[in-house]
Amino acid sequence: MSPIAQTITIGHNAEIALARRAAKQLAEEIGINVLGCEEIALATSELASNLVKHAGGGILVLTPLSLSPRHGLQIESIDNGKGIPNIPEAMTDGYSTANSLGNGLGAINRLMDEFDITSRIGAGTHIVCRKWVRKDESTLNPCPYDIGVATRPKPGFDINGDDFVVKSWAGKTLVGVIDGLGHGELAHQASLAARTFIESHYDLPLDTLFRGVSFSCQKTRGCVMALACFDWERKTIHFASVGNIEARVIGSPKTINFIVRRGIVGVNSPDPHVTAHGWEPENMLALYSDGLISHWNWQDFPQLIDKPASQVAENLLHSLARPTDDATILIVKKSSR
Ligand SMILES: [Mn+2]
Repeated sequence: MSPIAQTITIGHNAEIALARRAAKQLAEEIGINVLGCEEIALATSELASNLVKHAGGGILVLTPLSLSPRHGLQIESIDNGKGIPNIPEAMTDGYSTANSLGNGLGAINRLMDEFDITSRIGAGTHIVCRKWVRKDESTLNPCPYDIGVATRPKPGFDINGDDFVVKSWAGKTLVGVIDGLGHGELAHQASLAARTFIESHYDLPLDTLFRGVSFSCQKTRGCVMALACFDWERKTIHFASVGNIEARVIGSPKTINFIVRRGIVGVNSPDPHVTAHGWEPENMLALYSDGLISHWNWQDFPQLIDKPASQVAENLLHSLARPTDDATILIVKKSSR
């Protein structure tokens, strides 16, 4: 029997445990892995207890999703309560008042793959979140490329406001460079919030990742970010960027132009333009923060052509970093061995 949708009325504490069990069982039937089922159980508890405590009750709608080729579970929380006056505030961990439905929303965003919320004062709140079945990671193909990163904080600072992501799974690799606005501790908090979200959701489409990071970075200064996802079998790269992370493809027979949206993730959070491009084995990708000068020529570094990516990144950082900012460069190139 295929899993079926359920609507659960939540009015009392006793119904929280009921909802939690129902969501977890449905997640298991859909084929979500053990960790994912636990995360769904936690998120459902948060949603249900918010309804009891802050909204005077409501309903949870659990819907199995089958949007080929993906399967997943959608959880909606619907109430006619007071609404949430300040959603960014509510997304912040530790935020909680007796009058707020917002408690735990930041956690729900992290536990689930997709999260959306609309709320009107006096008219209630509608939350939609989804979690997808993950592909079995035991079928890992090793990444056929060499990836290297070099990063350092602004000289004189211990804390780095730049960060990066490298994740490989099942024939794909996601790389990204993140620059928390400014430098120091507050910049670090922003880029850390972004990286933490991406590392637990790396296999989602790039626009979905940007949305999740936007929620995670509300109440931080925000960050700029560029993400590139390689599919090694199809020989493609998907790219998305908001703000001034430079992305350059070197050695491509055909010029590859990426589309960059202006803006700040977590502050004005524009949706990125995700573009897809062919990827040739000889190409090299350089992603770097504005802590490096933006205009330079690869031809000026002939000694690096056959060097491993980590050495290329370190040398370029050394030559190009400005003393006024955190600096990060990530290189993806053909394996030199
Ligand atoms: Mn910067």
